[in-house]
Order: sequence, then C-alpha cells, then structure tokens
Amino acid sequence: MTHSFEQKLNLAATQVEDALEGLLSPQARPGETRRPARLLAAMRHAALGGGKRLRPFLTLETAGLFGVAPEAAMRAACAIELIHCYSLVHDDLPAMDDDDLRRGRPTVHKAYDEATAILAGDSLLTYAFDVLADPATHDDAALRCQLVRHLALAAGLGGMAGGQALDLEAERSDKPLTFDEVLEMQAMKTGALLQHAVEAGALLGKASPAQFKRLSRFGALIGGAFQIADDLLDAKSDAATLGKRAGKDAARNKATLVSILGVDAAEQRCDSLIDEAVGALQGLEFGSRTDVLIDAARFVAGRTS
Ligand code: GRG
Repeated sequence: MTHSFEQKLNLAATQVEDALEGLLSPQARPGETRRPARLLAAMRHAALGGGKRLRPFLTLETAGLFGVAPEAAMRAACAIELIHCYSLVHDDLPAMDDDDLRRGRPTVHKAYDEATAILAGDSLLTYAFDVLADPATHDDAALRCQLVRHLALAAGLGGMAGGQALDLEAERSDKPLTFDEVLEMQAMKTGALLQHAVEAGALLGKASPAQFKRLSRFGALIGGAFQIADDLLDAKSDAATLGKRAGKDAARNKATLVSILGVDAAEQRCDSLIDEAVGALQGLEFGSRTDVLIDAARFVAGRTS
C-alpha cells in the first residue's frame, strides 16, 4: 500500500511521540538522582501530544536514503525535537513573545508557572545533548560527537538562539531590518535547526562530502521556505487554525519577508525556494527515493498550521 505524504508524516509523528514518551518517563536514568514530578510534567506538556514533528521526520527520511533504519536514527531525531520544543517554551515566555496558546493548548508558563517553564526549557535543551552523547544513539563515538557539535552550532549563539536575539533586538529598535538582515535573522532563528535536521540524517548515513553539501543546501532552502510560510500563515490565518496567536507580526510592526515583499511576492519566493530545494536533490543518486523529501519540501510551503 502506498501512503500519502500526510500519512507518512503522521506515522513518523506517532513513532517520535512513542520515543519521546520513553525518554520522558518518570523513571530516573543511571546518573540522575530523581526526576522532579512538576518539572517533568511541564517538560511532557511541552514535548508530547502535539506538533507536526517535521524536524525529526526530515532526519529519519534523510537517514533512510542511506539505508539507516528509523529505529537507528530515532534518538538523534528526538534530540532535535527536544531542542525545538525547548525553543517554543522559551519563545512563549512573557519576556519573549508572551503567548498563551501553543499547539492548541495553554503554553507551559500558563499551564504551570514562569519559573517552571524556564526550567522545563533548560531541561529539554540539556537533555537533547545527553540523548545524543549516550552510546545508545550510535556505537560510533566520533559520529555522536559530530551530532552534538552540529546541533550545538544550529541551536546556539550563531544559530537559533542568536537569531532569536537579533529578532528581539529588531523589534525593540526604531530601525526596521533590511531584506538581507531579515534573511540572515530567519536563517539563524528557524532555518538552522531545520537544516540541521537534514544534516543529522546525512551524518547518520555517513554521506560523502558531495552528498552532504547537497542535502545541507536542501535543508537551508526549505528552512527559508518554512519561515516565509510561517509569516504568510501569521498574516493570513487565525488562531483556531494555527493553534497559536495569529496576526502577531503586523501588530508588532515587524519586518518579515511578507511585510517587505507583500503577500504575492513572498508566496512566489517561497515557491522558488522549494523549486531550488528540489533541484538540490536532483544531483543525488537516490532516484525516486528522494520523492519523500520533495513532498516534505512542498508540504513546508503549503502547510496550514
Ligand atoms: C527561545 C532560543 C529561543 C529561540 C526561539 C524557534 C524560535 C526561536 C521561536 C519560535 C517562534 C516561531 C513561531 C517561529 C516561527 C517558526 C516556528 C519555529 C514555528 C513552529 O514550528 P512548527 O510549525 O511547530 O514546526 P510544531 O508545533 O508543528 O512543532
């Protein structure tokens, strides 16, 4: 039976959910003293029961191109989702975006409290690196170290956290970001983790430098398209559909590619990034096995939530 892209994504999401459920069980692991119940509950609120799981899907499918089984790539995929969930918890805090709704549910600081939300984010972030460094992730220690370093680069100062800082700085300044500055900020804030999700699959698959380069480019391009799609959804959709507040960018007079280019040109740019991403895959020797990544790229551009 052939599955539609949405069915494949949903199936992977269920597997990721199961794996995260195992990682976030109440049982303390060797080396831990205990897992405080309220903090663990807040982490579970953040990481379980929602989300498209697009980043882990990209890791699993990219690794799959090289014959790596989903079970073998799952821990690396979960580490990326843990980072993503931490970023959402911290982004929703009053000091940042101050949001009440995420994935159709109260944000972590609303369901618990601010201090718990900060600690839940910190613990999800830290746990991601514990998961990656654990020998259960891969028996090759050098590969585990590469995964740790790549994820740290994508998530930290010169990646997601740095991009968030640039975004906040711009919001608080009178001088709007230029087109190039928006591109750079978005590539760091949201693109870097999506790009890493693809790169992690390539690392697990021991891709050649040429294969890695093409897959990395694919990841960067869909990262760019993802952010435009997000800005378009913010401009055009509503909270009931999105599961989070809509219209935030306009309310804050925020420079996005949609505000700079207008809706039509932003849509065109998103489509051409996807075409370019598909082109990056075409130089690879995997034939129709990259179709699922092509579908993922199209899904990124056309998503409704
Ligand atoms: C707090 C260090 C720090 C960083 C925050 C990623 C981020 C930086 C903030 C999230 C704010 C936001 C809504 C950004 C737009 C892109 C984005 C990450 C959307 C949510 O990702 P999806 O659509 O969410 O993959 P699901 O819920 O499906 O996992």
